[in-house]
Amino acid sequence: MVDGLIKNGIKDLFLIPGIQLDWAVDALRQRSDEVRLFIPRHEQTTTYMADGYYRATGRIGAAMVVPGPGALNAGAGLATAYASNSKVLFVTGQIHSSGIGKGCGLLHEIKDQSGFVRGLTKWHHMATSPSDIRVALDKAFRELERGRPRPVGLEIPHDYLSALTNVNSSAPEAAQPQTNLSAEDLVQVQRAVVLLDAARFPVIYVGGGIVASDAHAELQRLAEKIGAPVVMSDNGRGAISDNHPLAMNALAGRAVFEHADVVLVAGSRFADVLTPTPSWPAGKVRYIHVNIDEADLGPPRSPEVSLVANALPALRELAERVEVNARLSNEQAASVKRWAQGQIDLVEPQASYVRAIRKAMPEDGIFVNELTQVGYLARIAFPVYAPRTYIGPGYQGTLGYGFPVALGAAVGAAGRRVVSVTGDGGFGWNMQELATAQRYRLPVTLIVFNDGHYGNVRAIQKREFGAEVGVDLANPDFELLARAFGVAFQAVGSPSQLEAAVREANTHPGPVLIEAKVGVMPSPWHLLRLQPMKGMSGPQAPANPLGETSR
Ligand SMILES: Cc1ncc(C[n+]2csc(CCOP(=O)(O)OP(=O)(O)O)c2C)c(N)n1
Repeated sequence: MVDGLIKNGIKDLFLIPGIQLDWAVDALRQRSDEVRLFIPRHEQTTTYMADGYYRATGRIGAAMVVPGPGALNAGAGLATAYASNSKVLFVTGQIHSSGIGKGCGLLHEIKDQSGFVRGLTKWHHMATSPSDIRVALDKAFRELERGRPRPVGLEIPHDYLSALTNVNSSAPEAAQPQTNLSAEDLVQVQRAVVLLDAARFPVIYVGGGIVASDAHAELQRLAEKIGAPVVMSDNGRGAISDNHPLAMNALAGRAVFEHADVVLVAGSRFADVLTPTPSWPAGKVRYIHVNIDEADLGPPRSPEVSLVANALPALRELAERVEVNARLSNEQAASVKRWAQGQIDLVEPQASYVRAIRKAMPEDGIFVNELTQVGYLARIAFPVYAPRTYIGPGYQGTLGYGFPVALGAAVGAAGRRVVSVTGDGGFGWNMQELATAQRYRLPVTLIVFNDGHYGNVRAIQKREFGAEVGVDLANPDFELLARAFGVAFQAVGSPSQLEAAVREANTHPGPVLIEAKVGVMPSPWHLLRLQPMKGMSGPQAPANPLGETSR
């Protein structure tokens, strides 16, 4: 198994050992100069770190845990990796092969462990013999490189790990990513080109598929040729630099979708997260969808042209074939962005906190967002300048995922600073990982916004029911907590103090915990999605930036 990991390029492994893994772990010890082991303090952190590692680097993240409760503990991280389209290899032990499915009550046995792993992965296998381990691993890596990036899972009964067997240890066959389009794909490309060329106001909407396929240059070339704004989903942040005149967040997106006649959706689910509806309705808009996963082209979306393809060759071909016809000028795009920024700036103190963090972070620093008041606004307010420098929780919205994901990002990004924000509530899921941050001296700046509450839940309760329940927190003294783990600490009470603290943390080699004491903050939710959430009305979008009267 270890030879298979190494031959398939794994250099770092996030692992918590235990009896069913003992033989594998000893084999890892023997090759510890080839695979570094990172041992966090809870199994959920193994998969979160593997996810962060992938998201910061594009390299496969690998996690290994014992079966049953170990695997279940790792589940939230795996679910988040699945929702965020991350290449994560998940290896879990299994009970003795002769006992599977018999319910004898063997150590760590759970009913249908395979069903659990299958549900959180795009491909799953349980080793069928000792020699199948290596075969299955090679297959797992090919599956990781094929099609849509998502986790894969391998279960290994412990008696297979301790058996002696001969394996073929030759180098595995490398997987080939799809880089060419078929003749049929080219027919769809041509139909898309006809629509784009005839469009009065084309708009491009992109998700994580652009980042996964490294299609940034092709996206930019296409956008510039047709003068289309590029609206980025949360997973798609970084697809084009926010310094680019045509780059837009979801709020600015509203102002251009309002007037668009043709929208090209590339590498995005383009679906709302609360109801199974598209991110923007059909009706006035004609859609072209490009996605590597056919499942993301069907209802609730209604594409007129759909292309099942890797975004890189698809956008390259589109960019090559469309006519140059810049509809939205840089000045017109700037006026839309000014409008959106004006709305964002009204949400205080969140806007000032986000600005402070961005100003203090290096351009290549990695920002890991969370479900917290400042984090929500950051989804549209935090400018992202490069791919893989902004990480969100995907549609899982997994509270507490951020800090452990940041640790994995820091391992992968080797030396670059990672800034992780969290509420005091979400921090509770993973406080113990201060030990991991300190043990491996990971350059993570963790900002905990302490409002003493599950603030977002409290706000919803007050709005909907006029009363609150179960949302107040008994917090530790965060300074004592940091010191207990040997982690540097600073407390701040304002955005300017936070900016200074983040700057200072940049110079620190290891982790730093910053506690920002905050109070109740205004809701930013009316601004956050392409369409205002159900029951909320957003600000009036500006007039058509192309200066035309409404159709
Ligand atoms: C795994 C998980 N459990 C529960 C929730 C529900 N939830 C969303 S926000 C939130 C409160 C967050 O509080 P805190 O981290 O303190 O941030 P604040 O809103 O106060 O800024 C909760 C419990 C969730 N999103 N994910």
